[in-house]
Amino acid sequence: MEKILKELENLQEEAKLAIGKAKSDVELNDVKAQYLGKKSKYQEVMQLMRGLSVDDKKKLGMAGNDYKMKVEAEVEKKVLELEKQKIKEKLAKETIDVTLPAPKLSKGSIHPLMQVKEEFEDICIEMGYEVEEGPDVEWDKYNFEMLNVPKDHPARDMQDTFYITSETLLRSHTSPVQVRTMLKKKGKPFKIICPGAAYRRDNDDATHSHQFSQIEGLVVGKDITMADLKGTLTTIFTKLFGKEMNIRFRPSFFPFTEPSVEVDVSCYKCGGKGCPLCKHTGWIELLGAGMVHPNVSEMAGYDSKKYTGFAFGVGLERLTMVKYQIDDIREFYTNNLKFMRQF
Ligand code: FA5
Repeated sequence: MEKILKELENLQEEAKLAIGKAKSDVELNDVKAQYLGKKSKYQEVMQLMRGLSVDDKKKLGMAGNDYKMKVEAEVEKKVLELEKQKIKEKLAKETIDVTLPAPKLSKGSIHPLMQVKEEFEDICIEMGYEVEEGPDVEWDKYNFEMLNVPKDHPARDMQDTFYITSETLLRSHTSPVQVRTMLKKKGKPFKIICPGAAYRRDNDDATHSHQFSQIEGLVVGKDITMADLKGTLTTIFTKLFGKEMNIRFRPSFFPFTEPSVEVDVSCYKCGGKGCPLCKHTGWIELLGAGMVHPNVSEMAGYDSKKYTGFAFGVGLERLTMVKYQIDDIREFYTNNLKFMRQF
């Protein structure tokens, strides 16, 4: 009997050692089967029970239970230990080195057209201008008729227009906002600019697009003259290009202004000496402008004897192309990141 109990004791020692050595759940399960399973040595020893006296049976029964409890407790302990070990390894693997440099996030930027539009707006707001808006889908009446361009007037050919119905169209310029603002201001003086989209049935090329942007300007008040127009544009462009700019007026024609002019600015690159940017003329053409035609102000409810005004309409793409020396208008619309990242 003593021998049997001793064997069980040795087996328990052996099991404890083997459990301690297990390095994974799989290994631990094997060890568990080896020392507690149906085909284990433990079961072999317990089989000896049959040939024993009642007393010895009791002794072996107690010793067997004790063995089972202790070995199971060792296994339990090991399970927790392996669990802890696993968590430790996982944490070690996931450690973040906060001293490492972070990957660079690519930042978005404001589209160059929007940048120049906002600069233009800021300059004008500083000079006391309000910023107005008008709809892209416009009445023929505001886009043409009330700008002194009646139906069938040859001047309509100057802008090839997208008509929606006979009375509505996609505005071909921002000038209808002149009419809308004058109607709103009801005979009172004001200064406004209006940036926005314009649409024409032009063929797309390096300098033309079927949809583009303009900034309209309109000042109505007492004794407004061409000198005010010239002074205002000189100030705006000097600020916008960050250099002293000269302005040149060339006679032109628009039905809604009289006199009408096309406006050139001195080439900001060569200062007027002549260079490839200005095609060696020293000047760059930027916009159309003029004094508000009395027919236009009278139609919109203004007394043209009391108030005069000047108006201008500048192409925003043209302005931006000149400012940043961009040679193809399509760059603005094709979402080419290489191009966009320069701004
Ligand atoms: C006009 O649209 C007049 N409404 C401007 C005006 C306003 C004159 C107030 C007098 C008083 P014009 O058609 O020239 O004028 O166009 C003005 C500017 O818009 C041009 O100088 C050009 O920069 C731009 N523009 C015209 N058509 C296109 C186009 N298809 N693509 C890109 N820009 C264009």
